[in-house]
Formats: sequence, structure tokens, C-alpha cells
Amino acid sequence: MAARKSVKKPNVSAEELTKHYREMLLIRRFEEKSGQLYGMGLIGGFCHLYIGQEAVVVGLEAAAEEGDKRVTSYRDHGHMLACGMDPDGVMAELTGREGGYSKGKGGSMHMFSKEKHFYGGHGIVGAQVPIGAGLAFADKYKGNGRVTFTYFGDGAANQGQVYETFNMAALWKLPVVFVIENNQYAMGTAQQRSTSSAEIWERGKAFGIPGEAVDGMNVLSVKEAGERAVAHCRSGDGPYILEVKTYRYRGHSMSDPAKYRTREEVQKMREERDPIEQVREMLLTGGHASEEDLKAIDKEIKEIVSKSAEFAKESPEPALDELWTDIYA
Ligand SMILES: Cc1ncc(C[n+]2csc(CCOP(=O)(O)OP(=O)(O)O)c2C)c(N)n1
Ligand SMILES: [Mg+2]
Repeated sequence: MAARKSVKKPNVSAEELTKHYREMLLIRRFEEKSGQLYGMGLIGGFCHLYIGQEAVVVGLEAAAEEGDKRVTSYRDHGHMLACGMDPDGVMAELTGREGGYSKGKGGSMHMFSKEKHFYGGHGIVGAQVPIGAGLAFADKYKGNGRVTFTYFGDGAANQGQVYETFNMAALWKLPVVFVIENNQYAMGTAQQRSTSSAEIWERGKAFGIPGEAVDGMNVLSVKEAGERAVAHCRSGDGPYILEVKTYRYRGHSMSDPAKYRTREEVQKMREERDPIEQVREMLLTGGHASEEDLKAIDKEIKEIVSKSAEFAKESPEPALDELWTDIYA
């Protein structure tokens, strides 16, 4: 067996590391399966995969408490799984079936769960940012101590509504964590071609909003930063910005061949920075788990994902009269 490169021993329990490993692996395998079902024609329309970015939501969910809220863009499957939504319901929505979270009428970008405080799933770039501030406004008004995680991309960070929201959130000291998931690309446009500042989080300074950049490929760094952000928001000091530096391995969506970057660039990231491999190494080198233990987890996750795919294939198409339900006009 090849010598394992030494990884700094982290100050976390085996239980916590294993939980992170399991949750990130669930997202990775779920997304791989979604890609397969898309290729088979069982999923149609837009489908944006989260592969490579798993440590962002898993780290931040580890910093969240029951009742905290989350809202994000169209790249949303990972967020749903990380906050505890049912993989069967998410996959069945992807295949447009009755058993899906939106009864098969919403698809990949339009799912919600009141129970898990997940407020979508938004296809309009940046639209979720003011919505996130609105959710935080409601919590501040009620005085319930809750925090809203508002996720958006590096591309969305160039939208005007983001800065209108920053202004109001700072002015009213809203308990909102703005999470910029900087995966380095907005569709086919690299960050340096579209964005004037290398450190996007620093834009918050203009509004008096503190923040920081975070290594988004390391789930423990994300969790630690998330805890700082949440503590700030819960103490009544207003919003906080986390610019989480991450990377998406797949194209922008299933229809993107990703010709704007080299295979080597993606390969290098996968080999040197992969978030799941990093935790795997920590578990093994720290003596927290054996190869057999990890194989058992892998098997368990594969079974959950296979079951969700079966459910998503077997669940019926929505009935025709469903066209007239859940409409607001
Ligand atoms: C208002 C608006 N403009 C343009 C688009 C088309 N569009 C969809 S995703 C996207 C790029 C967004 O990139 P980023 O915010 O970095 O998020 P990522 O896809 O990398 O997660 C664009 C321009 C859109 N959906 N909405
Ligand atoms: Mg991006």
C-alpha cells in the first residue's frame, strides 16, 4: 500500500469526523446518481450538480441549530440533503414524480421544506439574497434567536440586489450569514474575468459587515468559521459574510461540457484538495476508523442513494388535475 501523506491531527472526535464523512459522501453519491439518471433521460430540464462543494453545506450545517433557516440558488441538492431532507423526496422531484418535494411540479431548482426550514431552490441568480434577509427580518421581529444562512455564488455576488440587501441587513442588524460559495466560475466565466475584487467578502466592509474568507474544501475550517458567523449573528450584532473558497468539479449544469477550463485544473483539485478524501485521511491516520469501517459507510450510503433512485423511478407521474393545485393566480 502506498505511504499515506501525513495530515495534521485535528482536534475533533471520531464521531464528528465520521458524521461529516457520511454527510459529504451522501451528497457526492446522490449527485453522481442524479447525473446518471439525467444521462438516461429520467431527469429533464436544468440540473446543477454540487460535486466538489460538499464541505460547504456540511460544515455550515454543523454550525447551525434547530430552527435556523437556509435559502440558496438552483445548485441546491446538497443543501437539502445536508439539512436533513429526505433523499427519496429530492430524487423523485428531480424525476418529476408525485413523490417529490414539489409533487413533481418543481424539479431540481424548486424544492422547499417548512419542516427543515429550507426556503428553496431559486433559479434567478441572486434572488434568494433579499429573501434570506427577509427571513432574518422575521426572526429578528419575533426575537426567536434564529439565524438564516443565505447562500449565493461568486457570479451572483456581482448583482445589485446583493448590495441593497447588505445595506438593509447591516442597517437593521439582521441575523443573516451571507455565504458566498465561491466555486471560481459563474457558468463559463472565471472569477478573474468577471469580478473586480479577488476577495469578495471584503465588499461587506463598505456596509460595516464583518466577514472572512474560508477554505471551503476543508469541512472543519468551514464549521469553525460558521460558528464564528453564527455567534456574531445570534448576539444581535447583525450580518456576517463568509466567502467560502470552493470548486465545482462538473460543468455549470448537465448541459455544460466545461470547455473553458482544462482537465488538468479539475484533476489537480480532485487529487490535492478533495473535501471527502481529506476527512477520509484524517479518519484513517488518526486511527478513528479502519478501511473496513469506511467501506461499510460507503455501502450504507450507496444503499440510501439506490433506494432513492428506485423510489424516483417508481413514483407515478403527477396526475393531470394536479395542474390546478398549488397555484397563486
Ligand atoms: C438574473 C439572472 N441572470 C442570469 C441567469 C443565468 N445564469 C444562471 S446561473 C448563472 C451563473 C451564476 O454563477 P454563480 O453565482 O457563481 O453560481 P454557481 O452556478 O457557480 O453556483 C447565470 C449567469 C439567471 N439565471 N438569472
Ligand atoms: Mg460560481
